[in-house]
Amino acid sequence: MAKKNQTLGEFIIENQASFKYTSGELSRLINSIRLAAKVVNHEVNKAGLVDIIGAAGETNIQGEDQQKLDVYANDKFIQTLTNRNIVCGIASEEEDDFIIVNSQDENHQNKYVVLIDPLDGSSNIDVNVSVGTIFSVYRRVTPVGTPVKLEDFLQKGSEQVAAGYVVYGTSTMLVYTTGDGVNGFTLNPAIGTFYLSHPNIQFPEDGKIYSVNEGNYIHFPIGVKKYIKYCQEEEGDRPYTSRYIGSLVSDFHRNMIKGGIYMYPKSSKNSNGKLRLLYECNPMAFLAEQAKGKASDGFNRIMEVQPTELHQRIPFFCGSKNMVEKAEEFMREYSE
Ligand code: P6P
Repeated sequence: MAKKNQTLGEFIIENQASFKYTSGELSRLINSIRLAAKVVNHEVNKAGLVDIIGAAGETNIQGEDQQKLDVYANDKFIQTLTNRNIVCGIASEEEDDFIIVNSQDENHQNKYVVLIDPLDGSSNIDVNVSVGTIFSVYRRVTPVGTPVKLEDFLQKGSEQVAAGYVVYGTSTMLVYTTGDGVNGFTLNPAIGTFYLSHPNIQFPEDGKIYSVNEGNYIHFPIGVKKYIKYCQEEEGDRPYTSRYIGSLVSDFHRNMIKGGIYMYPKSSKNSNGKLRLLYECNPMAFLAEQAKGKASDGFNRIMEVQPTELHQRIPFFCGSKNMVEKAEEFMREYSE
């Protein structure tokens, strides 16, 4: 049972036995995420002071300007996971293709693959708005002893063994699940230790916050437009409050604590929405369901979608169960 103020290290050791694949490898994996999070946090927190913000002059496969911190965070997480010889493969939102880890794991004996969005919301960096890291862990499906293949990464979200995020906000938190609930750890920067601050976080079944970029309103499907108007009507506990930070991790985190729904629907501009299934939607969906919330593409459970490519996008509705179900009702009623 999680005890407040337990350190992340103590929590991992105490709960390792309850993890069905008790091999210690996953514990070491979470520990390496912890280390990389502290290193990245240090840089994010001083972004305004050193010449590390501003575009790195390159663009990633998504065609987005890579901020220097994007590149830095990507390198740090890949380096930490590789050097500690914990995983057999890594896929990053910032990398065109997946990485076969054979520098240390030359016999490909490791069992886990990690998919990561190293710095989500990075367009917020140079305006001092919180950003986050999102990670997702699977057991490989191809034979141990051989190099990982694309199919090791194209697994349904329901196959995840762990998922989580780091939110670099007013405080830095690591929030993750291994399938037995969601726990949040807050970093004490003075001593570099994460402490259990939010044990067993759960989405309130209902909420009064909706998060969507209403600048895209005219491009949304009718069902989304109808749901947004529903949120704005004077009726019962409505109108709801509109809160949109433009950083998925921050909007998700606030909604999980207070109750709310986050939506990134498809639009006439983005036929599959903007968010990536593997690096953003599946890990956040795993967390949402473990926190008694819900995550769908507006019609179907996100974690049942069979991925077909590394960087595929998908419409995303995630948050308090009753709010997501209400939005799905409108999507069905007005499906085009
Ligand atoms: P828009 C950040 O780029 C991100 O992937 C999410 O973190 C965020 O919620 C969304 O995109 C913001 O996108 O189009 O509203 O600026």
